[in-house]
Amino acid sequence: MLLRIDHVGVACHNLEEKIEFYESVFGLTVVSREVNEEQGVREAMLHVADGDQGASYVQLLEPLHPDTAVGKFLAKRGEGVHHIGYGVADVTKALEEIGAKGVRLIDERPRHGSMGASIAFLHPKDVGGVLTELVETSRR
Ligand code: V0V
Ligand code: CO
Repeated sequence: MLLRIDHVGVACHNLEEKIEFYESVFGLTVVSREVNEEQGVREAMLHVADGDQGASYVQLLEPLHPDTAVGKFLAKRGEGVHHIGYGVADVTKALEEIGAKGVRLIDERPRHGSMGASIAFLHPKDVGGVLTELVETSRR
C-alpha cells in the first residue's frame, strides 16, 4: 500500500532560517513554497531524491498561528520531526482500508496538500506515536 516515503515533515519556528540551514548543510533545493490556511502552515518542500515510485522531500513547516497543529506541537515538544508522509496510489482507497483496520483517521476524506497532492492524516496515537500522512501525488 505504501509506495515510498514522500516526505518527512519538520516543525520549526523560522522557515527561512531552516531553509538556509538545509540548503547550506545538505545542499538541498527548495522546489515549492506554499501557505496552507486549512492546515495552518507556511511550508517549503526541499527535494532529496528521485526513486522508481517518485521523489522524496523534506517538508519544513512553520505555524501560521500558535493555535494550529504545528503551533501546538512546537509549544509542547519544540522543533523536530512532526510527521512522515507516505506515497500511496489512491488516498481514498488507502483511507478506507486503513480505517477498516481500526486506525483512527484524522481526515475521513482527502485534503489539499503541497504541490497539488491529495493528503490525509492518521492519528499518531494509533500509529505508535507517529503522526502519519498519506500522499497521493501526480508529481513523479
Ligand atoms: C500531537 N501529538 C503528536 C503529534 N501532535 N504525536 C506525534 N506526532 C505529532 N505530530 C500527540 C500529543 O503529544 C498528544 O499526546 C496528543 O497527540 C494530542 O495532541 P494535542 O497537542 O492535544 O493536539 P490535538 O489533539 O489538538 O492535535 C493533534 C493532531 C493534530 C495530531 C490531531 O496535530 C492534527 O490534526 N494533525 C494533522 C494536521 C497537521 O498536522 N497539519 C500540519 C502539516 P499526549 O501528550 O496526550 O500523550 S500540513 C502538511 O503536512 C501538508 C500541507 C502537506 O504535507 O502537504
Ligand atoms: Co506533510
